[in-house]
Amino acid sequence: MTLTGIREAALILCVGALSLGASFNVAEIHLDHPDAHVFLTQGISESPMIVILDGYTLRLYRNGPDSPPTTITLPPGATAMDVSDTNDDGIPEVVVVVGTEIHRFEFSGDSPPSHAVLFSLNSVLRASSPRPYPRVIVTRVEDTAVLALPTAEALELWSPLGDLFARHPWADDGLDGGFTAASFSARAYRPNQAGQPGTLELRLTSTANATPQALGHEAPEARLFRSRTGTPLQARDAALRPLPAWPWFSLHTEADNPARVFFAFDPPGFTDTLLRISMAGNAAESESSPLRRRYAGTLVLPDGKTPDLNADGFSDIVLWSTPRPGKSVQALLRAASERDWPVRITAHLFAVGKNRHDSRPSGSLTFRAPLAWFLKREWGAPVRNFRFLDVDGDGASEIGVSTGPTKFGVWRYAEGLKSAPDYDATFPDEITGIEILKKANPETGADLITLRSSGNLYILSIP
Ligand SMILES: [Ca+2]
Ligand SMILES: [Ca+2]
Repeated sequence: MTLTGIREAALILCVGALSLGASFNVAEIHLDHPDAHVFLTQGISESPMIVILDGYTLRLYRNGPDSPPTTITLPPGATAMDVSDTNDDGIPEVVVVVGTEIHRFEFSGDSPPSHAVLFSLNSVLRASSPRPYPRVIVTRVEDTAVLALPTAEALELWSPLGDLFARHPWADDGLDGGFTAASFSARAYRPNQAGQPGTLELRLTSTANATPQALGHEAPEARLFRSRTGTPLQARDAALRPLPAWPWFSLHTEADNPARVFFAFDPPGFTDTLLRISMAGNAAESESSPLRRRYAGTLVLPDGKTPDLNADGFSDIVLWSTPRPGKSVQALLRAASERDWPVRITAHLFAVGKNRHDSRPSGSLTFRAPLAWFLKREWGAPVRNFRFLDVDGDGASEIGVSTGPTKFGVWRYAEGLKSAPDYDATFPDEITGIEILKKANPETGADLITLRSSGNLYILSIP
């Protein structure tokens, strides 16, 4: 290498070091209830709007998370609410069920919202919750906005002015009583027994179902599932069972391709992952037994979702692993005295020509997690708040994960993964949960990240 060559290399290295890592823009929102609802809805001119329902306090971020929200206090006795355009002016209204009254809050410009009672109806929603919760109330029939309100006898569609638009009685299907709000009871189950950490798990004591007769539509098509991840125990046991019992995810990111990737954890250690790819996606095809391949590390599949790191339309895989301490007494003592321990995240792209995921990782990153995170017997520990998301809206997935109790980082895949995150943030309190608001940025279509602590909500976007 010539002297100029060396100087150029040094210069590039220096620029590279400077471009490593940027801080997220963080909007901090204090919550009265740590389990406040956060969701996206269509705002002005159908651009996405963040809505936070915190007890009876409703905040609408009509100009993005960095601008002050419009705040409404819902009336006492409110049980269900929806945010949607009910009068075709391109501006959403808030519809609230308060006992037998249906209320509406309407906005115009920056003046405080006007509040009116639209009409009265003995809807089963009036006693459906001890606190208001978000529910789809506003729907469209033949391009007209109507309020869909279940009563004991029928699903009724009302115009916002209080005219009955249509009435669909509950089918008499032998469940006697049709639709009643008290036909089952459910309670949240924590810690999770079947789902992944952070998912809401409900225990139902009994269920009854009723469908409104003849809504004028064909029965909805069976939902096309993109994965079947099962419980952690099922994934553990799968390797010893026939292929149809294995959990799986879709190989393609577009909806209608049948190819499936079946996976299991390799006994007896269950720290490595086995994959078998079935192009027909048909478990009966297991007779022809797709080849079984082994990958070092435990597959991470947050919410049953896989990433497409290079935006080629094929699901890639991401695994976590951790070095074991040596077997000598000194090595074990040294490990026990550490406060944190390394976690390695590796990515294997799907190799289209070879019809399998690359056996060698095409990228890896490492961070140190508190030792306590390894002791939790949950699937995915010690990778906390792990999500695949698209922070820049370019269609390629990024990896987001907590790198400490008060930290969160996001890595872009660009011919590999850098050791330092592309974006990160540190918070004053411990992060306890994460939700991704898909395509929430109206300009770029990028996802926004919401992180929760016991008293705050943080909304993260890239600068
Ligand atoms: Ca891919
Ligand atoms: Ca991206």
